[in-house]
Amino acid sequence: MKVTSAEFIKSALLPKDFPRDGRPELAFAGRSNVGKSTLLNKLLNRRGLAKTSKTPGKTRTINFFSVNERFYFVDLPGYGFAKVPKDLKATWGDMITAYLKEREPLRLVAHLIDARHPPTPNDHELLELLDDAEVPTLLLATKIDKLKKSQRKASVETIRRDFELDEDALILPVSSETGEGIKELWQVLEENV
Ligand SMILES: Nc1nc2c(ncn2[C@@H]2O[C@H](COP(=O)(O)OP(=O)(O)OP(=O)(O)O)[C@@H](O)[C@H]2O)c(=O)[nH]1
Ligand SMILES: [Mg+2]
Repeated sequence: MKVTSAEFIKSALLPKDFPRDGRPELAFAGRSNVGKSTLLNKLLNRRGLAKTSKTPGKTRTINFFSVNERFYFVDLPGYGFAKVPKDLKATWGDMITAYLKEREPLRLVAHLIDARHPPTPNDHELLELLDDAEVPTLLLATKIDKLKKSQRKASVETIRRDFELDEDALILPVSSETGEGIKELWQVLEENV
């Protein structure tokens, strides 16, 4: 897709503050530090539009970015960030759950998994939540540039086995560093807005 405009619209915590224009939304979910915000920037070709960090826990609100004034990218806070106090953690969980379960304009959730590690209990929780919410999901194996070519297939197969997915279920390897998989990812995203 040709990105002609990409702009940050707002941060929100509660449904009452989400955009109300009904444009379709594509959301990025996954563990803290898995590369959600970086991937969003890569797709839009706008460095620094979504704030990123080496330290987990950078994105702390639900952030809406308007793309081509036609749909939204939604950058979600990561889960499994140990340094967050327990009570705040619960709020985050509730917030993300409410968004994923109740958001009418939500068309697709990209579920990011770090290609270097097998899925964590938190990854499984999100998988179940997405199943419950009946939102179409696309699994991405991120930071694929960190793996040798020979390790990549095994990494994708580990995710497949661990999540008990069919042989033909799509798990797309991506890298925001090298651009691998970005074209393929855009193809899927485009079909959903
Ligand atoms: N090598 C490599 N590093 C990446 C890639 N994507 C992201 N990173 C790095 O991973 C770190 C975390 O990236 P973020 O995009 O901030 O992660 P996030 O998932 O948004 O994290 P939270 O906002 O904490 O939930 C940063 O240091 C990025 O530079 C990638 O494809 N390859
Ligand atoms: Mg982030």
